[in-house]
Amino acid sequence: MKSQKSIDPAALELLPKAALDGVETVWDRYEAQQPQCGFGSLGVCCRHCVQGPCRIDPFGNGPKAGICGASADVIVTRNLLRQVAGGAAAHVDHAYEAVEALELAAKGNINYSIADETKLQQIARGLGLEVSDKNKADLALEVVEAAYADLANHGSKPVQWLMVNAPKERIAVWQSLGILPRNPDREIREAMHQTTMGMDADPVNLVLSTAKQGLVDGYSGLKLATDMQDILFGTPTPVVTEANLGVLKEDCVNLIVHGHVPLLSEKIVFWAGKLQEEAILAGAKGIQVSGVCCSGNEVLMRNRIPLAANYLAQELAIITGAIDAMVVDVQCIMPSLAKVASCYHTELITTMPIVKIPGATHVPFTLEGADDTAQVIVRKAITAYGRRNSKKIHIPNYKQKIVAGFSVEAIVSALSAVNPNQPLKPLVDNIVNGNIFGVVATVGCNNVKATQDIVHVELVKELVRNNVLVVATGCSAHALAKAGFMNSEGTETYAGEGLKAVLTAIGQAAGLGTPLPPVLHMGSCVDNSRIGDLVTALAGYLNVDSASLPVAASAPEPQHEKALSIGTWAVTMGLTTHLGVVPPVLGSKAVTELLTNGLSDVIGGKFYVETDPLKAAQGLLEDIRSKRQKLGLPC
Ligand code: XCC
Ligand code: SF4
Repeated sequence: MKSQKSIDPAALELLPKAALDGVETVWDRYEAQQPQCGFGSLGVCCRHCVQGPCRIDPFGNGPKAGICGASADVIVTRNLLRQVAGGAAAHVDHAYEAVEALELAAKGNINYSIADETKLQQIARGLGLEVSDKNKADLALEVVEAAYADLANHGSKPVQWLMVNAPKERIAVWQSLGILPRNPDREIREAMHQTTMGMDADPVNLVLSTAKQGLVDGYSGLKLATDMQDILFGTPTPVVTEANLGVLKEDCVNLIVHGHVPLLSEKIVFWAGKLQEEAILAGAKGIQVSGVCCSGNEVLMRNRIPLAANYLAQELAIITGAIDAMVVDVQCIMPSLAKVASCYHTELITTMPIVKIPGATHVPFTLEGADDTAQVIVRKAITAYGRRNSKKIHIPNYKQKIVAGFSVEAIVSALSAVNPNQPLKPLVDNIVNGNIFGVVATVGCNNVKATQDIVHVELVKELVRNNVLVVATGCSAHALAKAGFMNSEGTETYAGEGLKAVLTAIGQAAGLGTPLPPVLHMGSCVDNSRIGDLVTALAGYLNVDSASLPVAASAPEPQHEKALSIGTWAVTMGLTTHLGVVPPVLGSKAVTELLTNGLSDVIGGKFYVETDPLKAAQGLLEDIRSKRQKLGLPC
């Protein structure tokens, strides 16, 4: 078992307090689970029918097939396909809500505006819609119609969101493999069907279906969600703020937004601003909203809201004793939060019909009643402030200044300062001449199986030292923000000479007064679509397949099914995709070999599993080097 729980100084400071307060954390429960089931860990346990559970003996002495005859290869791939479909379902559901919100906003039925008409027009043009002099509500409704058409497509047409956004070379590859997704709901349904008892027993076919779910995730989940959210709330531009639990303010009402969909958290941010006076009347200096997980990333990118904690520290945020209310929407919300909150004065508030937690207060969120709901929640936080126990409060004094908000549009605009006519040219030229050795996207979660943040931080330290530009999202971005990779001091401390020169030159040209940070925060997990857009733009500019770019991806500490879907999408894009925690597939040698090697001949990308961050950095550098070699670039 790993020796240390976290490298985050704020977490380390609070763990003894948790013990003192008698509060159990994720790390305690992880220990209580040891040893975890070997069959499950290897992926060779099947519960897909009631004759089971069945398990395969990985050492070959016991059963080699389940009761129905399913082999280890079949059980492993069926389980993987279900996990990736689970992740895709989460993202498509998220995107669907955002489409619905845009529809109601355009019809004037709800109090949300269309904040970014330029983005709306750009998306409409991409879909082949006539833009000319249409008013924005009408145009938005046409975009909504196109989105619904993807979700209601009963024919064999591939989803339009993929066809208009993915690189052409990739589309050809996916078509030849027969994995272009149709209606995303249909594909997810089919994956569930395909993996029930007595269905597909061909591991290769199951892996191809898994790849198809990656595409569902990438285009009908991530890309669709980001597009809708940018239209509704605006495309992010660079913002300066802070990260880590030190952003909490002892003399303010502390309200945390946690989850993923920004529809409610945007309203919370707005109403927290409006209701400051009420907080002051209650004896506080004001209201401090801060973020946990990806709701945090969303309001960080657009509203400069500071980040309090990533996934593994969500309980610790409450253990500070300084959180008056934590409001959650969907995904990555530990059920334990209710029990933790009950040890303090904190009000835990659930809001979604599919996320209720016994012990939490449920305040139902609807688009129609969003303003009322947000006010109710902000006022609950103000009321809870009055119940604080000052003896239980301890806010660790750790936070880092960060620059975030790097949408592709923001990156292009910074680069335009160097070359207004061909904004991608300065980036590409520096990749070609080797000042930037390559680009790595680090994404995804914390996983309690790894020391919190260590894989993110140690991997990225080594990459940027070797002149790799890193772009980050999700809890990876939080980890790197807390560790000081998202400010200009981070460039000074961590970046190799070539990278430092480029970041300094761009920072100067863009009039920032400081170098760009060595890690660009591109947003939440659905904002991995922004990374996809960047990769697509680079491939388009150079007129090469994205699979041949010196670009790789990494989920250093993945825990969620969504991280597996995002990783699968990255593989379909042709990227070598590192996982720093071993996924449950090792029970099948053939499938492991296919995922980590064979797949690259078929689809260009592959998984690369390595739990040691330094070795992983070497592996990714090697991968980038071989891609540079093939492109004839200096290595
Ligand atoms: Fe959840 Fe997005 Fe993972 Fe963090 S990174 S633990 S999914 S919050 Ni998406
Ligand atoms: Fe066992 Fe087959 Fe049923 Fe799975 S589907 S539980 S392997 S009998």
